[in-house]
Amino acid sequence: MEPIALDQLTDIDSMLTDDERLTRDTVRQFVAEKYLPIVGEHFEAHTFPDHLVSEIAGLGLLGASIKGYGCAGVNAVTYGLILQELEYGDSGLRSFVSVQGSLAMYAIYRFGSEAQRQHWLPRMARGEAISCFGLTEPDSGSDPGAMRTTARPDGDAYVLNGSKMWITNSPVCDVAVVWAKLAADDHQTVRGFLVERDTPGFDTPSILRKMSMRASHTGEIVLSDCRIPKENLLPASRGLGSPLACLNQARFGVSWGVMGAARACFDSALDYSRSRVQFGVPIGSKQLIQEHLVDMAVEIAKGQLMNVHFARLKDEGRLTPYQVSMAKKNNVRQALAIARKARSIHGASGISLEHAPIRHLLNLESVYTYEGTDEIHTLVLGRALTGLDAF
Ligand code: TGC
Ligand code: FAD
Repeated sequence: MEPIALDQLTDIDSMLTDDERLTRDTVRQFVAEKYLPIVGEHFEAHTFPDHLVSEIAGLGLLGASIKGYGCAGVNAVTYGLILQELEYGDSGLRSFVSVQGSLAMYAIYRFGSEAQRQHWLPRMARGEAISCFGLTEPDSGSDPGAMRTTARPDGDAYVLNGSKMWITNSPVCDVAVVWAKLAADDHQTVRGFLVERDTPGFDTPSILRKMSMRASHTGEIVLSDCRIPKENLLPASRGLGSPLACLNQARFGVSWGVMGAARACFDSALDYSRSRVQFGVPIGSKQLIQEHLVDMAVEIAKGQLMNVHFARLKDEGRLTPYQVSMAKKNNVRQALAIARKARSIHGASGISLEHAPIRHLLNLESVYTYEGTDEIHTLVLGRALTGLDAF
């Protein structure tokens, strides 16, 4: 019997417009031609392919959902499809685009002054300014409200002190969106600040020896009496709700992205199951292997359907943070399980970088933790369902 393609299970194409399909296919082609041939080497060498940034920007993928300021202004489904195709390549590639667009550019777009938007967004969209988003600290990850980084007003400046940890893109950023408590404020309100690369007292050491997200820049941000002009405050940011509003955008993107990683693992496992012969037949003819493949395909289909539904709600302004938590939690968890099953279908070969699943499996351990851990999203949903706070 002629096999069907995975997408035929959902007939997902019938839910997409011509423009949405075109963007998906363009990004798919870019990843297949430019990224997949080199990702294994970068993962092994612990490097990010910086030379691709201008091409990624040229495709309109940076800040793609922002309207104006040289950004593409695509709808939520298109944005999701972009991230899905990028993460088919590697979670590190999707992370780069998520942090630049959903976190840093969105923070400036939503909470910045018009002058800040005009100054930063066009050059960030062109990939000429790389950014990062500093919320997590060594002693406050899941509980960002406990952050210790402060901003003290001093004449025409703010003086920032503190440190941020596990920050994607920090070692290569031109500008950092840093969340800090405004020390002048009785309530120590969390505000957003823009810190430029060459500011004295700003350092971004790389975090090395990672066994996950190896094809991605990750670092710290160290702020030692770092003096920035007062106009670098994001004026509309106020309270923890501001960084969390940015996280809603990025978590939505993660929910899509990981379905790309899961599909890459499925494709690899399917190919291998057809070609690997044991006991005289392809292992794909064994019922236990087919059960694994079917479970993987069903979870990918369900995740994609949830993504399209939530993206349409997002475009109507009706997507809630708890729905985003559900999609992030479910899709990351399923992607991780799929990567693991795919790895095992490859047998010993599955631990080699020659095949995608082990790389995705290792990356997805980070994705399970960042943008709110699986447990934190469980508690967000638990609070939504019971009305009781269990944090
Ligand atoms: P809580 O009292 O619940 O809320 C504080 C204020 O924030 C508001 N809020 C939200 N606003 C918008 N969207 C959301 N999802 C929101 N969740 C809460 C809330 O209404 C309140 O506003 P107000 O005006 O009443 O003050 O705060 P809490 O301290 O109890 O904590 C809530 C909790 C645990 C859910 C939150 O802190 C949380 O989400 N923790 C996880 C931290 C996290 O996700 N960190 C991610 C760091 S960035 C990252 O990982 C990037 S990786 C990128 C990559 O490489 O791709
Ligand atoms: P902790 O908060 O210390 O959690 C440890 C464990 O305890 C987890 O299992 C957690 O779920 C659990 N736990 C915590 N609280 C509770 C509770 N109330 N009930 C039950 N269980 C609980 N951050 C940024 O700001 N910007 C970035 O760009 C960024 N990029 C990252 C890139 C990578 C590769 C990684 C790995 C992380 C990145 N992070 C970034 C940090 C990430 O957001 C945090 O790691 C995450 O929020 C969890 O914080 P933590 O690591 O301090 O873990």
